[in-house]
Amino acid sequence: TEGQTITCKAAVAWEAGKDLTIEDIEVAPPKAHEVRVQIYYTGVCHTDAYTLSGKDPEGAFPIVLGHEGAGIVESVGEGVTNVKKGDNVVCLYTPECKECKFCKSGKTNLCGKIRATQGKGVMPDGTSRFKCKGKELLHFMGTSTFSQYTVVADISVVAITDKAPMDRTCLLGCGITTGYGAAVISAGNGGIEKGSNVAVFGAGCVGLSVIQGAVKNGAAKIIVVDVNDAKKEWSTKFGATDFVNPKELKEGETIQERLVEMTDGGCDYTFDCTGNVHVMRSALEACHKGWGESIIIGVAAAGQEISTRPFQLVTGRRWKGCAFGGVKGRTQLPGLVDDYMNGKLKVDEFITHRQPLSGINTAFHDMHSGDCIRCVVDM
Ligand code: NAD
Ligand code: AHE
Ligand code: ZN
Repeated sequence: TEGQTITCKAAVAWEAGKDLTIEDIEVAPPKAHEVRVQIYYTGVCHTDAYTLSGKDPEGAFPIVLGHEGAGIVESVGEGVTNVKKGDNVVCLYTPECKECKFCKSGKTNLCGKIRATQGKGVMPDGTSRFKCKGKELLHFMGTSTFSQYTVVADISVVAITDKAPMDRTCLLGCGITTGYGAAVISAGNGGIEKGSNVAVFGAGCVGLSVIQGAVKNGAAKIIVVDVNDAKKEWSTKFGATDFVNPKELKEGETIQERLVEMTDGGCDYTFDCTGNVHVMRSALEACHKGWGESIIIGVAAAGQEISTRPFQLVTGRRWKGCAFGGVKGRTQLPGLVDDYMNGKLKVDEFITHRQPLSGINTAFHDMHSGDCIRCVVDM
């Protein structure tokens, strides 16, 4: 297959708001500094649904969605040195070139090298490797894992041990790494400090992963806020100490007031894992005066804005956010896989649903039901 176009199955999003359709697509060979990966498993993340909905200002169609994938390198283009044919890999929607201003800053995991073309749905040279029925398909988040074969930039892929099961490692491509990294890397000055009081808004894959990171760093209280009571049991299983359903507050009481009361003045760290801008405000205002920090992880639709009284910041609360948990994919992801293999990082526990590629629309529908943490699609 090396050097040749491969015809394979992929789930194609032809237009916003419509179900995906399984199609035979043509995947061109990798050009210089590109890698063609056979995807074995992919998770389905809320961000895929968000872009499919049409609310993503960067979303364009037709497109091959998916960004939580693991597979094996089928072939590499000229000049690729970081991976080789046969390597087990995880795709990285946050690439790491190690040479741009961002990568060298030591201040962020965001990489600037290919962000512009990635946002336009094309490879770094401005073209697509996918075709279907004579039409070009766009790439998504530099990964497009809803295809049996995909082409990614070499900086958008990392080799990991072949001992780790790919139906688990795919989830390290987004949800788990995002929440865990937010707690152990992005929060504060390199992670939550021991003894901190933490509130996690939204206990999906991301929120539960924040809990996992907060436990690892020795947080004191870990309070979960979720409108779905079924998430109480899930949160406890991951190590949360308290659960509050904001639908069950006292009359006139706000969730931020409740959290401030529960923590003797406010939380040291709060995390938005819902994508709801009103929740983001509550999360900021639930922070401790003088130092409490709120980290936005949730993705809100185009046109949505956050607000609070500036006084909240004047009096020392801080607002920030992160992508992919602040994790540098090529440098740090293999370590997370090792942690998983050594029993130090929960991954299996997140998988509640499974589907074959033909059932990918069911995976999207399941995701919107309250009992799905992650659905893994067997490609
Ligand atoms: P999810 O839907 O599985 O979890 C969200 C949880 O929030 C659910 O349990 C839901 O009941 C709860 N919730 C909804 N409205 C609420 C409210 N008003 N108050 C309290 N809880 C509420 O989603 P997920 O997969 O965990 O993803 C969470 C968010 O993070 C999404 O917006 C997703 O797009 C985003 N995300 C961001 C990144 C990043 O790098 N920044 C990475 C992955 C996902
Ligand atoms: N195109 C979207 C951006 C959405 C967004 O913020 N994506 C996150 C990852 S979500 C993973 O599930 C991200 O990586 N952001 C940093 C970046 O460079 O995109 C929009 O809303 O415009
Ligand atoms: Zn995601």
